[in-house]
Amino acid sequence: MPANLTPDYRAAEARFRAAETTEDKLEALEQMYAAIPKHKGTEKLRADIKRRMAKLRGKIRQAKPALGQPDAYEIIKYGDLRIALIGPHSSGKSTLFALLTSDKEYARQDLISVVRSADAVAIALDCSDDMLLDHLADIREELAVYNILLAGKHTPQTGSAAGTVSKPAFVIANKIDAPGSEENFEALRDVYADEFDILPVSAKTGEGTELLNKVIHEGLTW
Ligand SMILES: Nc1nc2c(ncn2[C@@H]2O[C@H](COP(=O)(O)OP(=O)(O)OP(=O)(O)O)[C@@H](O)[C@H]2O)c(=O)[nH]1
Ligand SMILES: [Mg+2]
Repeated sequence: MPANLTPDYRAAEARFRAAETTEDKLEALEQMYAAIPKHKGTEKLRADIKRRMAKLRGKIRQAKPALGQPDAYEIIKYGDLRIALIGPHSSGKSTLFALLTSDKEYARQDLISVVRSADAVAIALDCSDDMLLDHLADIREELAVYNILLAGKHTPQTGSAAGTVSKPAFVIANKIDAPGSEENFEALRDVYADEFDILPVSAKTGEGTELLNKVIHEGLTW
């Protein structure tokens, strides 16, 4: 182990050893990673910690499906249009919903039925969450199991298999106000902008919601 590790690193390492939950272990590893001086001599150690962080994130992700609880969704209604607002736990669905509409009267249904009967799907992601790319991939995979394909405005229209439904979908990149969000938003755009409309929004400050309303009102034509 490199000798020049900081007291911050050692303190975080002690927290790691004392941590009992996966979440606490991950947090301590993140603090260890942040406290390592970045130079050639610590390259191996940094790679090792990164690998351990990825492993713990995977474990947490398995415990919490990307789509959250089975009924964790909101339904936005505009006239006859129904948009299923889905996304990982705590990505801001309820906050976005409260900002977009005051209408909240629907019988609880399971998420798959809601998505299947919706005219379109809005995928809310938390831009301050470093795992947001994985969440989007997981959501698509989880829905694909039920033969539901999320099709962005620019997703190539390949004739889908019998029994498969294709749903117009767009991404709400929420919490754009939060620290660290800019970088994740850029990564999201790099990977998915050629398929999906991606709208940067803060349900907290209201930033971007004007455009979001416009897309919902006018843009759902694909
Ligand atoms: N900084 C910031 N925080 C936000 C934003 N939107 C929501 N939050 C916060 O994120 C937390 C989760 O928001 P919710 O709206 O409850 O998220 P949800 O997706 O409905 O969560 P579940 O229903 O549990 O799946 C709350 O503490 C919100 O105040 C945002 O744009 N920026
Ligand atoms: Mg909610």
